[in-house]
Amino acid sequence: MDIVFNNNEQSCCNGDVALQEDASYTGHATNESVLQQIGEKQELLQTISRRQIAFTGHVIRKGRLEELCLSGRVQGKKATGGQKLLYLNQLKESTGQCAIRDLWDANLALNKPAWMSSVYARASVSSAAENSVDCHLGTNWFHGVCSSTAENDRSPWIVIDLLGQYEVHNVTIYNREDDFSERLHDFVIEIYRTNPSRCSEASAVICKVYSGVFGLTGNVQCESAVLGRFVRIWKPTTLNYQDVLTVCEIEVYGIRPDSCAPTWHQGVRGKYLLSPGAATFPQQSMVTCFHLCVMSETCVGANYNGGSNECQLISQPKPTDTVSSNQDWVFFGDDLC
Ligand SMILES: [Ca+2]
Repeated sequence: MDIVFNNNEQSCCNGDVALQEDASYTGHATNESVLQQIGEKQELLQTISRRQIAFTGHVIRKGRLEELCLSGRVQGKKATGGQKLLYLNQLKESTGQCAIRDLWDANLALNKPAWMSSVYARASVSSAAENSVDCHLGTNWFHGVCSSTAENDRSPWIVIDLLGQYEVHNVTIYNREDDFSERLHDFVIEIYRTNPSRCSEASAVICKVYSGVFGLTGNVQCESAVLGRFVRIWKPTTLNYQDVLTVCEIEVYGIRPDSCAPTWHQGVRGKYLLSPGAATFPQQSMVTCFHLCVMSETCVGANYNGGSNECQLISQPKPTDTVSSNQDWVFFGDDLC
């Protein structure tokens, strides 16, 4: 639809817009060009989008309802009609959100550090662990948007560091859909409070033991809410050497518990985490260093040197960070034990 604007009545645009001088009294302009001139976005489309999001939000708050109501998938029955999940995908694209649920509950896994027991080696296609938290919801492994462990890894797993202690409620997994989707089977979702890759004493609490073939994309509800920082998906049984663990995206949902007091008051003596992104604060007492980390929104660990009184706050630990031993240092955090 075209609209007609009056060049002599700029007040209708609050006087903010200098219309083109060669425009005639009843010149025609498209909606888009006028809206662009006055700096307005398309309100109608925005309103529709807002209402779609609000509707979807009501539907998906309970997790499984997303699948049942929007995709029409009922166990044992074939879905009728078109692929209704496309509706969700369109919403995700129009809102720029990785997952629609992000509008209400943040996906705690998004762009967080991730690593695996091994990485499938094929130079032309990335199978890196980061692909599972990259917000790319494609499910074709050949597009390099999925993670996959290596062949002959008979106990494959992937870990995501949520960079904070959360009460985890459910996990949405996007399986590979182009081929070999049956390889995602019989896995365990474990939650750890301390880093299972750096702390041999780390113990898991089970979110869910999933039996059988997972199928395509789906949401897994924890048996009960589990508190922890590290989410591990582990496939303890492999059927053959090619039975790799492949996932294309993992979304983790949960809440900050009311009490976020750290569990690491005592510290680990004689060790420190070499994290290149750490912020350094010279001449601090150990107590102050500890409290600086506790009071920070992003700090998940601290190194303290009792000799030099140097305090290092760690906010972005990476799987590639290394651990060093030195009696001058004390580490506070969930990465070491
Ligand atoms: Ca992905």
